[in-house]
Amino acid sequence: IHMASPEKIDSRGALIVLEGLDRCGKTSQCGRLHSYLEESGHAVELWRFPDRNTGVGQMISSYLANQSNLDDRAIHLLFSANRWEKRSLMESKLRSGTTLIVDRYSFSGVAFSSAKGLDVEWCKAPDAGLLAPDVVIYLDISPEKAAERGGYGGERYEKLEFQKTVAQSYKALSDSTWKIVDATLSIEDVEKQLKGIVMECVEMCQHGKPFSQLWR
Ligand code: DGP
Ligand code: NA
Ligand code: NA
Repeated sequence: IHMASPEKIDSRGALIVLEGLDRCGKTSQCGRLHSYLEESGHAVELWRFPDRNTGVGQMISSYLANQSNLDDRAIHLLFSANRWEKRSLMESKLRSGTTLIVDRYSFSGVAFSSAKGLDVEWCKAPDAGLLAPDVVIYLDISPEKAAERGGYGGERYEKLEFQKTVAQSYKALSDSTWKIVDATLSIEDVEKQLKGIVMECVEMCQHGKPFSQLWR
């Protein structure tokens, strides 16, 4: 008897992006997700953008620390270059089955730069062709609540008035595929919701969900 061979499935890791205002709790939730996936036996890495370890990343870091000034478009392109320089490693990790939990991505790029008044389409253009996330999770908190949490560092964008504009930019950028999670819930309740979203996404990618690219 000739059995039909099953369709070959290209199992891969998931590209999971967390976005939100400064002080929304993103970074600690990324850490929790990473530990959770690792403890449950998944291949997983925690990434963040900007990646301040590269040469470009060091220029960004100095800009954010107000140690250098750059034209708004110039710094926008550096943030984008910082994502491009990690693109091929990102794809090979995903293809090899490693899930990536990514703290900020191109949506930060557009939200923060367009909050300065740059045109949204201009902001998107340099990131076209980067890998599209399998899920974007937005940790939703009002700028006022985030500011109340205290601990805005002294970095360039960490000011209430600017964060209000960033919040509006994110709102304009978000679409129905984003998972919006109420970031004012307890850390544990936020974590529970994130785990549900992430496990569903990881499973789809294990079953061969195809890659796609920004901004299609
Ligand atoms: P973080 O290391 O996550 O605190 O990010 C540093 C700051 O830079 C934060 O205020 C968000 C902002 N940011 C992140 N990505 C981009 C980007 O691509 N473009 C711009 N203009 N700002 C960004
Ligand atoms: Na920050
Ligand atoms: Na929208």
